[in-house]
Amino acid sequence: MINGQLQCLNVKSNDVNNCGACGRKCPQGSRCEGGQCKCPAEQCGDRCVSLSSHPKNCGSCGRVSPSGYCVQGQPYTPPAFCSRGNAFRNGNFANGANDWSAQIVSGGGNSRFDVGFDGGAADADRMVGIFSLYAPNGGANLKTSLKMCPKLAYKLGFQIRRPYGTDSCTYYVYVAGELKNSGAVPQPTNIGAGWMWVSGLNAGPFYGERQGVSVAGPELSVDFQLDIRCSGNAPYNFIRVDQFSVVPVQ
Ligand SMILES: [Ca+2]
Repeated sequence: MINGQLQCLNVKSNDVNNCGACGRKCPQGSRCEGGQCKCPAEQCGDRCVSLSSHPKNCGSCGRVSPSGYCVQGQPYTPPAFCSRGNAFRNGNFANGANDWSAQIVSGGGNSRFDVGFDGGAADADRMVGIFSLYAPNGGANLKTSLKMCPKLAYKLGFQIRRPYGTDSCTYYVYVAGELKNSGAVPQPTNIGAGWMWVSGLNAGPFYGERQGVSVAGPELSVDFQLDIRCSGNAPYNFIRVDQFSVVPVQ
């Protein structure tokens, strides 16, 4: 330690910030071994890649998948119907509650899921999913099925906001019965009238029949569920959701 700075003493160690020389940093995703930067798995040229999924190094370095999709080291061309687009069939509630179902799991007898227009200034004229959760401990879920393409990985996102209610509420996102994400429903006082985005969640790939996944012709039907549970005794919590999307990633 000199002048408050830690000194670089052993460049032969496995320090990714001083690998082989003081201050020589290994690229992101790599590791340092005996003073040399090394990829955690495969390497093509000077790049760390995953040969099982890299579209330009699919199965071997330089092997390009024309479709842009590489699955388990093999080029994969998804059926045209599912190569792009949203696997939710009414993810923005433009068709009301079509394709969605709802269930009250706890709380007062007036708890419900509904679809309607949000009168708030931030989302006037928008059709949204609405949770009305009454004390004590209101809880409900929304369910739909996703039309997903076999073998593709997807990213999932949606919007949520709470115009009213100050109970402690948590959302839970399930795909094919597996919990993908959970978090606090924003408090109205924290974010004003704004929507909070939840995005970047991983969904899939699915390969065929399993719990929460059924085969429907060339595509898969995958269970989706959003739970909201509140704890507390606020008279009611009014929570709105919209813009559900799950799209394939390359
Ligand atoms: Ca909408």
